[in-house]
Amino acid sequence: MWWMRHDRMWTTRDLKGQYDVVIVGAGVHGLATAYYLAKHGITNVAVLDKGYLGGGASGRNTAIIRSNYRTPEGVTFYDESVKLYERMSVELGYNVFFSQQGHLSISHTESGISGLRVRAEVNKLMGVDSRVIDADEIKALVPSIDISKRQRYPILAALYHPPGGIIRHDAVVWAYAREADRMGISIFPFTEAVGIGTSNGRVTSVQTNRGTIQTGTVVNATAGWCSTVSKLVGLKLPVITHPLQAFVTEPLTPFLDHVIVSATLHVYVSQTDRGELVIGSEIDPYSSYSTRSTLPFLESTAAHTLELFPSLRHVRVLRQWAGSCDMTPDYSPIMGEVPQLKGFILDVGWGTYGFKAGPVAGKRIAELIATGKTPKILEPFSITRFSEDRLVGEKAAAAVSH
Ligand code: PYC
Repeated sequence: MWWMRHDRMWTTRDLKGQYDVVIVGAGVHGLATAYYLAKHGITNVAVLDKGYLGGGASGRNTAIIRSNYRTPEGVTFYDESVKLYERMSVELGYNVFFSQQGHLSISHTESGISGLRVRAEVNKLMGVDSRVIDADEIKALVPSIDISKRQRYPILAALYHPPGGIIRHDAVVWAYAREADRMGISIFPFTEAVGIGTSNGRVTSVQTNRGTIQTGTVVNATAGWCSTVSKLVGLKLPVITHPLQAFVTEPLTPFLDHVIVSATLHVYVSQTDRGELVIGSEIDPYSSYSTRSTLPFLESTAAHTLELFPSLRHVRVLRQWAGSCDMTPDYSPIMGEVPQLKGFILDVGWGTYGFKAGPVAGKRIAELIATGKTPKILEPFSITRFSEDRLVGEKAAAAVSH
């Protein structure tokens, strides 16, 4: 009977001395890349992670999926990811619990509404469903929210993005790992890349804590450690790493079936199918690799949540955690081959928005490796944009201000 089977989700294989591609980072990006490489027929691939699968940013985000960005490049890119997420449970044969319950970016100021209007127009032009709604419409969608004028920052409007929602992030990682493994990809948890060999402007090998691997292609698909992995080839990235914290409450009877974001209050709130509220905030205002939780974060984020939902004042907090976010100057990722080093491919700089992009990043990075050509959708995000003065400014569409 299927429910009594104890098949392992992925295989433990021996680490070989040569792979065609080595992917550093076994989170959603690395595993999605591996899965799509296998679809191209490239299976002599090793996915390495210094910890357990999905134990970095993939397991620490608040699992919000959306494509309501501000730039045409960003909207097109994230929209492809939403569409891949829509098909994922069927394609990978594993329920990833994608709940497209709708996403509301709330504004409490007139200038904030102007920003939402720009996003709504760009979204519509790119075929993405987003529109600005007023406080009464917000209340109709979310009866528990306080739209009264007695709040410090009364709610005025929101960008309503019906396709947005939440997903079970662990399930996404496991689904990609299982399918990639079945297709012949080798996955190595607790295998750290400690050095990368190069010769004549090309990648030649990866040194790990378990031995050296010869390879001509290395993908840096790490989040939180993208600068340290890039440093292994002497590449300095325009990235600063900050902690990002979140917490969950005890389970409550379902009452919230939309994702609520307020940049003014620095808070986002959703309710999982288990009833817990998942609540997060802006990045911590200092650069650090620490993943310790702090009381000031919990106090201020809980207080701001109560400004939106005063009825939650007696709800208890279950647990709190932190992840590491690699912030770029324009709040867009860096993807593609590094021009000075053949075979070194970046899928980094994912700030606070990496999980939602896993499928499209994986699909398109795999296409780049398989065809040798940079897919059009990735071109705006190349590392050369910083020297060519063509940033892709998405700060206004980050979930919260930073
Ligand atoms: O970009 O949707 C987002 C997000 C939510 C939490 C952190 N970033």
